[in-house]
Amino acid sequence: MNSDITIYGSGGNRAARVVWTVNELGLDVTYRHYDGMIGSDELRQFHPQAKVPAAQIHGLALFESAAICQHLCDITPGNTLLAASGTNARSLHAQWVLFAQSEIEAYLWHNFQLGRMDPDNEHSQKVREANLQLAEAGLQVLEQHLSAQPFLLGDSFSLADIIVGWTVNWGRKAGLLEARPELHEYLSRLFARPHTALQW
Ligand SMILES: N[C@@H](CCC(=O)N[C@@H](CS)C(=O)NCC(=O)O)C(=O)O
Repeated sequence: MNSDITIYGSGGNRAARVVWTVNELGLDVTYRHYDGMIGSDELRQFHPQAKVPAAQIHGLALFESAAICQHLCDITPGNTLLAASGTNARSLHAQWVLFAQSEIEAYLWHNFQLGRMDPDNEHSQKVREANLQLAEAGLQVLEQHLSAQPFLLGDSFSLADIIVGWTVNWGRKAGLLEARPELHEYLSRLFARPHTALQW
């Protein structure tokens, strides 16, 4: 069942979410990564923008890191990372993943894009400052939430921590965690996990 999975991408980028999920689940997969793969025709077969991560899972071509991780959990019997569809825990998982992607990660990603397109543009610098404030507002919600519990869904580590934790770590790299001790502690818990794929 597990032998027919290929993951495109590696390293500290969003492919790390998939690598971490694979390792937590103990799956047997093939990784494919080489210089020039991003943007290549080969990758475009599995991702319309030829980005990473992408995956081929038992014949299903799939992109978006969160979707790939969720599918891997859903097809792994007895997994303890992701609750079944229709449960409260599954909806809370969706809530935190979507929140982090739309209220934090989108702003950090926009800044990354502005930085590489036209780093010295005065207007884009103002937009970048506004984006940082918006990302901080999202991080502050997580700071408060995680002051009451060790992981996003409660006492147990789950897939939400893999996906959202990667975003929080990006916030740390962007210098947005300095006044957020709960998020520092949270990241320490995630870095301490044996299968973590987060990079400092
Ligand atoms: N929302 C997508 C983002 C995919 C994405 O932007 N991947 C980056 C690496 S983290 C990439 O391939 N970038 C190539 C580029 O922008 O040219 C996901 O979570 O998978």
